[in-house]
Amino acid sequence: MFCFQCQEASQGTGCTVVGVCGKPHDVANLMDLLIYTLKGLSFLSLDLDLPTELERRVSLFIMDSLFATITNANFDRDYFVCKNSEALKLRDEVRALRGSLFPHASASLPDAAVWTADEHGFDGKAWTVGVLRTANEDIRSLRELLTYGLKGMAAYSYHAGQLGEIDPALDAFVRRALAATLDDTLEAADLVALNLEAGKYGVDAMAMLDKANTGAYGHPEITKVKIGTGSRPGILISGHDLKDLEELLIQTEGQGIDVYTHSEMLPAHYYPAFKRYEHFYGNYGSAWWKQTQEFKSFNGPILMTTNCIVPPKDSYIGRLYTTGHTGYPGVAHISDEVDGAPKDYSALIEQARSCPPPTEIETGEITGGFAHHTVLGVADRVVEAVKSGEIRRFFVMAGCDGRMKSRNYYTDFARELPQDTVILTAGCAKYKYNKLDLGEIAGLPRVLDAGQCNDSYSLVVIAMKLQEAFGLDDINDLPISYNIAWYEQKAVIVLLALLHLGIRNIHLGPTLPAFLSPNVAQVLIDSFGIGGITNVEDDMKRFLEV
Ligand code: FSO
Ligand code: SF4
Repeated sequence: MFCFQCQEASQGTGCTVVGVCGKPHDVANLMDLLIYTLKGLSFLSLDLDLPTELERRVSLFIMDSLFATITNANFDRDYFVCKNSEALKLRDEVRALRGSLFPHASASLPDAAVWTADEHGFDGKAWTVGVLRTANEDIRSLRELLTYGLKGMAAYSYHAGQLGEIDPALDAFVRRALAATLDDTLEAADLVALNLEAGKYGVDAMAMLDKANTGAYGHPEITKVKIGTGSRPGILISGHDLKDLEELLIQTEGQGIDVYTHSEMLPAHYYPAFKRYEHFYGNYGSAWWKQTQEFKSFNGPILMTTNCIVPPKDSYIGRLYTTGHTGYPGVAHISDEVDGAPKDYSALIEQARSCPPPTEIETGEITGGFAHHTVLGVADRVVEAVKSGEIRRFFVMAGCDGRMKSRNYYTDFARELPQDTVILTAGCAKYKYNKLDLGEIAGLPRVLDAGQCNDSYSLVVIAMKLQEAFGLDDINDLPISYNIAWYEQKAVIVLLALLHLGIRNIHLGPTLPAFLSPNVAQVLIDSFGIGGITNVEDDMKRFLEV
């Protein structure tokens, strides 16, 4: 195996024996093989007018598969063996159609479009198609940057699709981009352009998910979320999928069970549609990486709707459930809905009844719900506060949390920020400072949480609105600094989206991605002013001197 797609890549270069995340080498290889066949499938479907049903199947398959290979989503070998078989079958169906339309084109097909094996041959083939297959490190870097951006985009597109939103233009781009990673005639400049184009589609994907979520559940509102526990047994839900949450809330209503959120599901409390459920109790614990402690003391069943799963401990593995494209060997899986019927959560409900209530690990509340609709509703107040000097600068500190100790930088940074600054956040990065008492400014909390990482879209809408309000030609002239923490591939698409919008001087930490070669990193530094982080004192000075 060779994997360097996330911030925890071993030694800052790549995992080669087993993932720091716990991903076994054979699963990593099977993911590479799946991506390889997706590239072949994409190549074959380029310029083809597929029949509607096949078109939908191809789009869904590509998006679902990309999503399943995201860091910490699925560790299940059987799942990936099955996915690889399905990929070959679907690819061959498209190839047959293409062959019938262009009978003389088969001689020029790339290996990804023609290789074949039964499942016993998957592991052997997988060794030959991974990341290192691209010898030139700059081309490899740009191909992988693009692929990881597509993975993030696929995750957001999947959630939007669950709520009935699709975007054929986005699906078509994903195929064009995947096929482009097979094209040896493309040079670095072509791939840089394609990465920026991916950023444009990243904005579209986040906007589509925003539309899906707010269309189904209303606009997030300013909300205080309890972080203590009640006296009844609970079910804990983590991940990003609001449809899964909705079905769980419906099925648990009146059952004597409370539902709690963990990590990235916290922002669900901000949506008006979920407030009517009295048993939607509060949030338990913190970011994803704390789950090995927090799932133990939760005492009840836990549902993982997306990443980030940490290899489970014996103390709670029997209470853990996956659904959608998440999976872990030995963990019960809740099947997808069939023909529009809801998923069946009766196993969790049954188990919850015999579990003690969660052990309380903290008390109090956290406040959030500052997505674009809410913030634009108080835009006048915000603009006035900036003009009067009450607010000196905003700091976008969106992104991911993670287990590296060096991430305490973000807690210290938030704490040290002067009182006349405001933090705009989204994603699980917020857990590094959302329980600190940082006070208020202009009648608003100094930490404005827009929601999940995909709600970084809200931060972009807010920035564009402020640009308009101040009559600025360049979004970079706003008093906003970007100090973003990244961990996995959704953060990659958020980054590409920000670059596409022309935002400069983004600082990324705690380390720059291992998949950026020195030359590619230099391009990002020269063209976009991307930088890393150093220490709180020096960075603070640098940010505030701008
Ligand atoms: Fe966090 Fe995990 Fe939302 Fe990521 S829970 S790290 S960027 O999956 O998706 O922010
Ligand atoms: Fe390593 Fe991250 Fe890849 Fe896991 S996802 S194998 S930690 S680089």
